[in-house]
Amino acid sequence: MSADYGDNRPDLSAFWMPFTANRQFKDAPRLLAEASGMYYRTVDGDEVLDGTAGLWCCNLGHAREEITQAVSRQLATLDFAPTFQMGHPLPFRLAAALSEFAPSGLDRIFFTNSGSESVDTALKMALAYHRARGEGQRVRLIGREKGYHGVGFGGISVGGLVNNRRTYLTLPGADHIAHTFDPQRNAFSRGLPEHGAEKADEVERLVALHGAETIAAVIVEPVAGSAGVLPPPKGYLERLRAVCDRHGILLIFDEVITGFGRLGEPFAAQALGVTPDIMTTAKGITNGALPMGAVFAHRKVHDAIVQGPPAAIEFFHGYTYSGHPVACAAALASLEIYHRDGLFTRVKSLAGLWEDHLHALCGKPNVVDIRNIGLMGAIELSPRPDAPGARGYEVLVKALKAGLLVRATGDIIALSPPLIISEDEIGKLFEILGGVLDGVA
Ligand code: PXG
Repeated sequence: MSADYGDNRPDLSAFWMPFTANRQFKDAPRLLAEASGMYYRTVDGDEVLDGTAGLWCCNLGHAREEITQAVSRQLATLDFAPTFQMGHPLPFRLAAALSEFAPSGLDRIFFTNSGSESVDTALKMALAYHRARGEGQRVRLIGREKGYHGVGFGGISVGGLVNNRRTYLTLPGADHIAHTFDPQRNAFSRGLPEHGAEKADEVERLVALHGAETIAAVIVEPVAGSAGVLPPPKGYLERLRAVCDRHGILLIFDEVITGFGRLGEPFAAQALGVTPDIMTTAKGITNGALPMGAVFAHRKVHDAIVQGPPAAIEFFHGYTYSGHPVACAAALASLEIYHRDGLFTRVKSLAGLWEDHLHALCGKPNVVDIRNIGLMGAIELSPRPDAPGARGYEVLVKALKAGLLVRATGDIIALSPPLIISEDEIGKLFEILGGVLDGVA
């Protein structure tokens, strides 16, 4: 179906836009009207190659017929049903389907509606786990500098991006290990950077400071996404796993971005060979078609909490829309496509080409670092001395005009196209971006 561009120019004043420079945007709006496959179309009818899978979520490309059908059918069959002390078949079916390709042991699944909710849920699970085992004093939650775990108070407390924290209160028990970004030693690394595994020992510093017996969990993104695609140094995640094990601390991977095929395996835990105790997901689970998140808990975490008198509610937590039938239908249809079209692993065969094209931009003006892993990439530009972020924003605007959607966070250009991207489209993406970079002083 085609959008009616003539009627598609709404009054922009009432919608208070998220994470957006509202006034700048409304002075020069960028409105998308349609999407199909690898492409958006703007309200002006211009075709735009999707270099970001929407917001890191439309891994299967846009307007997948099977998802559309499943969602419409489900809406007509059972639009909503409660999952508190009631149930319906879909979330059971979906959890069973997810558990089949989850990292080893993480086969107890709690549904949410977003990444932020998944993170808050996982943090609560960690606290409940320790309490259920008689270690209720383990209440500290450790995140990492530059981490992004959504915008709930739990997520910003363990998150490490200052703009998301400075205005708000954060949880008193939260602390942070140092980030792994090390451009001096690791600039222009291809894949996992060589240096920095020792940064995992930062957990030992916090153990020495607070006492291991006060720490519930460490949460990290296996690859930091929002901070500008920071793959973990070689050996880092293994070392983090070991230090958490040594001290009885749960390890949580936030796989909201890295989940669902982005690194060439269903999850980064599998691609990078390190299994957490809890894993948070969202985004790609429904291909972005409907809001949904899922927290994968190791059976040991689930079983420690789900015990005691059978008539007692074991975990006082949940959302009205946990396991929403229509979101479940979208997720089940998405999983079928991931499996049928081999999209959990397709990135393996594209990653080399992706990396070569990306790193070929190293000589472009103002490029100070390039990072990649799986089908994720970042190009870091030096900031203009008087205006940090302006160069990145100019690239975003000019790329869109040239027919390519990229994500700019500050002066970092991030790329994460749908996993269905063809080799030719990878070529086209970088041709457009290269031209844009040449034209930005
Ligand atoms: N954890 C991680 C690792 C994320 O990347 C969230 C939690 C929160 O998810 P929700 O669904 O509550 O937004 C995210 C979200 C970007 C960008 O380009 C990243 C996200 C969202 C929007 C933009 O950096 N990640």
